[in-house]
Amino acid sequence: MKNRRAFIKQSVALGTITALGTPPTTQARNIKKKSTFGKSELPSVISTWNTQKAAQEAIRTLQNGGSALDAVENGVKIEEANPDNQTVGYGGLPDRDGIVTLDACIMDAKGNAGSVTYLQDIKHPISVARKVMEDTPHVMLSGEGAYQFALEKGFQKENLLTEKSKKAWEKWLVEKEYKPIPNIERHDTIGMLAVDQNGVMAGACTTSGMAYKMHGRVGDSPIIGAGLFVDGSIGGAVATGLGELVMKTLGAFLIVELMRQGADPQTACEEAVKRIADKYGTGPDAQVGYIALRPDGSYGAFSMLKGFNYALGNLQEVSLYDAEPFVKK
Ligand code: SD4
Repeated sequence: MKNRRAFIKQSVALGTITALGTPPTTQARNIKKKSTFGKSELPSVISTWNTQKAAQEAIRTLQNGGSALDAVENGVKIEEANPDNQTVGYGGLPDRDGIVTLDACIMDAKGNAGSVTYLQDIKHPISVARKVMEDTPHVMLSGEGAYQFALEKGFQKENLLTEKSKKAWEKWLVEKEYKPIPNIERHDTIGMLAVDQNGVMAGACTTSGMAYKMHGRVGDSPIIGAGLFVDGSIGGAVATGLGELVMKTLGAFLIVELMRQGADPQTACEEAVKRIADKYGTGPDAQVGYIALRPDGSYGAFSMLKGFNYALGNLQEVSLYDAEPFVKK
């Protein structure tokens, strides 16, 4: 198709999901024309990388009467429990000392937020982040405090370092070179945004962070405004990629603020990527990907480098799309 800028690579039939709307629009996201961008039927879910199963779970949650908050939590938990995803939860690649440390945050349409950073031995940091949001007067708990809080809330201690990730770390130890290679290292942090049938939104983001990071390093993913931001009346955005770049530009907050000023989600994602390119350049390791969603189902996605994709779903289908990159080569 001539104008098609996001190519469907793969679609997942949603089986029992009732057909209530039309498939998500994937055409006419011309970055030069600010008035044209994608729009999905409600309810709708968008998530970073090849996370169709997670998006499917989120749609299923909404279909079963769950809230947008339930949808994003249940959705990203699929990847947290997936040992093949070595950038999230169980099976995540460890830091340079061989320790898996997790970061996650969650936010609802009213602006409530919860976050955990540097959390160890707990498989579902997103659920701990939700408990922080709902059961404490705080937004963020870190490290040992987050771990003790999780145990108090009934979460179990689990070893998250799989044999596969341990072997990869041992191989890395031979050279000990910290050199993130975007899309080859499979940066599969999952960030997800959902909007229910009534236009109520929520977002979640969860990760084991950059592989072989310094012990104690925390990235953008659990930082409200960097890895995730939701304003229920405007929209939400999530980030993936090299967290340091996202943190220094408060990417998710920037995207929501641009949408508040009238930018469509696609234009807002592009502006946030360009902000990084202008300030920090476009080096070969500078991969950053953004997705954004508004309460009406309009969405956008953009990345610095090639290779970023995202899952987009509604009641008909969940499909995988390639995002347009800023650096075309
Ligand atoms: C981080 N942004 O910790 C995360 C990494 C990531 O896909 O997104 N990986 O910097």
